[in-house]
Amino acid sequence: MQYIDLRSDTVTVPTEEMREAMYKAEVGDDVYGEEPTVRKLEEMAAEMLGKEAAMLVTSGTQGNQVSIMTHTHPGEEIIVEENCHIITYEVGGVGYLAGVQTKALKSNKGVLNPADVEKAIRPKDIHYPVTSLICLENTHNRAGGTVTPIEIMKEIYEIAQKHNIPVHLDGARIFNAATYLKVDVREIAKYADSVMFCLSKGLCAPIGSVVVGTKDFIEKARKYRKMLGGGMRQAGFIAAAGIVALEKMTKRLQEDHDNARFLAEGLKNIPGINLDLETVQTNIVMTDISGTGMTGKELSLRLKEHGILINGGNDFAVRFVTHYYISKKEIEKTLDAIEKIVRQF
Ligand code: TLP
Repeated sequence: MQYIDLRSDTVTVPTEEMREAMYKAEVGDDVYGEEPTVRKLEEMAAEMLGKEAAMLVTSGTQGNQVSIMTHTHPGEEIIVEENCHIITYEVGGVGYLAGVQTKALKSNKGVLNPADVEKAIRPKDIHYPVTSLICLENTHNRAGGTVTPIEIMKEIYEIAQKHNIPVHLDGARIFNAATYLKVDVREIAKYADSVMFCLSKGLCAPIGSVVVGTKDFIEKARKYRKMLGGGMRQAGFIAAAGIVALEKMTKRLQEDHDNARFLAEGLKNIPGINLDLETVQTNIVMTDISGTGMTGKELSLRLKEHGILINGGNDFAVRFVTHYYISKKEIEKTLDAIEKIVRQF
């Protein structure tokens, strides 16, 4: 059975064009610095994001963790948003790998307040850890794919520069943010010293993320990537799909956003389902289904019988994610199914 899979954009499989590019990729040993396709992808990514250098990593998690290790020293503190991916879904890596502690700030729908960031920077005092990094997430996953506006990015970056603290951007879905803001992705990336973005989410590549930054930063980061087992050999097979992702798939994301909007508007009309339409800016729809009396798990089991997949736990928060393999027709089917299930429950 071909499921309508709304669990995440990570479920996207490579397109025909990617498969062909992978098959034909020219490859070499990347640890020896002899990988022509990886080099091509890295040069392309650096250029697109407006940075000096780039490095292919195995995953978004590896990219974030390696970046944090590169920017910081054990015993220091990093400023993060309280529901960010880095501290929610990366297995406690910042404590274990980088050995840093986190100062987690509240946000307004995923958008940090620059004044709060400045207040969180530790003054010089023998008791305090050194604040050595500020992490941002744009788009913000748990907040429902919300976008931090350019002005806020800029304000936070200026505060960071004033205090001599680098900014790392978890830009797993930075191309979705750029699509929403209708700007070149460089306009967002320029307000961060390092950026991690994913090839394997809405861009449909099977594996891989990229970290961009200065030449020095990337050179140092390569050692941490190697330490974490990320020294890949003939990784050109992965990079080849990544090149297609950057060339083709970055330009079609509005369609996913339109579908998410269509889904959100439909869901809002179903009794018992609550959501904030203001947060539906990109390809993620976060809902509260408590009014239906069902938990996320219960809804997910029923939807599966209709050939639809969502992630549902024992609470009432349910996330829907649109992507290349979800059409408007499939959203209509999904809405019909949910309506039926809710009515019958
Ligand atoms: N997010 C995944 C899950 O891990 C939750 C998803 O399905 O959305 N930063 C952000 C903002 C992310 O959303 C993700 C993945 C990552 C980093 C990590 O990327 P991977 O999965 O490649 O390690």
